[in-house]
Amino acid sequence: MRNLFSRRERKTTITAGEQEQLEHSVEKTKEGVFGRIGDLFRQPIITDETWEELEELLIQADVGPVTAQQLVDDARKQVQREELKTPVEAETAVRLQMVDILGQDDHTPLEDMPEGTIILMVGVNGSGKTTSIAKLGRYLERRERSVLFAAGDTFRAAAIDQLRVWGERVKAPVIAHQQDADPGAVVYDAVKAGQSRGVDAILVDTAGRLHTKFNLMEELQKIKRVAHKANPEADVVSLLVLDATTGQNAILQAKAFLQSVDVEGIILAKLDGTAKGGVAFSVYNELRVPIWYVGTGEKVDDLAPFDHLGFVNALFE
Ligand SMILES: Nc1nc2c(ncn2[C@@H]2O[C@H](COP(=O)(O)OP(=O)(O)O)[C@@H](O)[C@H]2O)c(=O)[nH]1
Ligand SMILES: [Mg+2]
Repeated sequence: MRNLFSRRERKTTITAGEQEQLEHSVEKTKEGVFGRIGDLFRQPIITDETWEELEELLIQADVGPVTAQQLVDDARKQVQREELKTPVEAETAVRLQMVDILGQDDHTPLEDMPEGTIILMVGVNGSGKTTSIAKLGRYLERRERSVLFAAGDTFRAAAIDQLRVWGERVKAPVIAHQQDADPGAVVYDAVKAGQSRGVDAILVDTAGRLHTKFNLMEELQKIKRVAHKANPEADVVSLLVLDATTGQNAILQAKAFLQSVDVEGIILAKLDGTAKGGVAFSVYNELRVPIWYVGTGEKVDDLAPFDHLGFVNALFE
């Protein structure tokens, strides 16, 4: 059987603590439905029914019908092709297909990006953008990178205050204007401030109002243009934050966003708070954007790089 490690090497290092957080964050998903998937393969033989039940369980775990069917078909084909006989071998085939469907795991880690990299956090209200900025700030600082926050969500005063509080907590400078200020101007100032201070990463908060969707998308495009203009040399990376607790709805929301904004990676927030963690398997398969990080709790240290193999194994153990 194909080697689990034959894929291109991942570049992001995951600490033992982060790996543990990742494992802990899938507990609800495992307890919910996923645990029963492992049970299927502890039967003496694999039958047509096993595969049907597998597909049903995957759908219940919020994998999404299209992706669930694809996973089962691919695993089944592998079992036939390689003439695998035992349930243990079949389970390994399923795990391999799950790792595959998460896409490549070889993006440049944020800690290895050049000085002055601008990271835009986008997503709907409440998905976890501001919290994820704080967490990424902490994550980068732990890896000896300096960060600066930009309060680009100027729609609510509370949003600016929230970022300031996080900034104090993780000791990151925060560039903010008044409520209702032009987010582009905030980003411009932040990029310039970051440049003059030699900061490694500028993390930009944005608004996520969906009721004025068209304007929001325009605003995000404008923020991106301004960021490029403020520092044409800098890489601009957009990360879409999705709320795992909304399951398949997160995929629909993401599709709406991706029509107007290009996104390099996804942060799947609140994985700890849901039994719908199976949604992770639809993300790359349906959006063609890989998950880079997952939110594993409400605290500032609760962020883990998304290790595909570690995630799949955690769901089965
Ligand atoms: N359990 C859990 N809660 C989270 C996580 N990320 C964010 N939250 C919570 O989700 C809520 C909304 O987060 P916030 O960052 O304000 O969302 P924003 O509107 O997109 O900026 C807050 O109550 C956060 O504490 C996570 O990974 N796990
Ligand atoms: Mg916010």
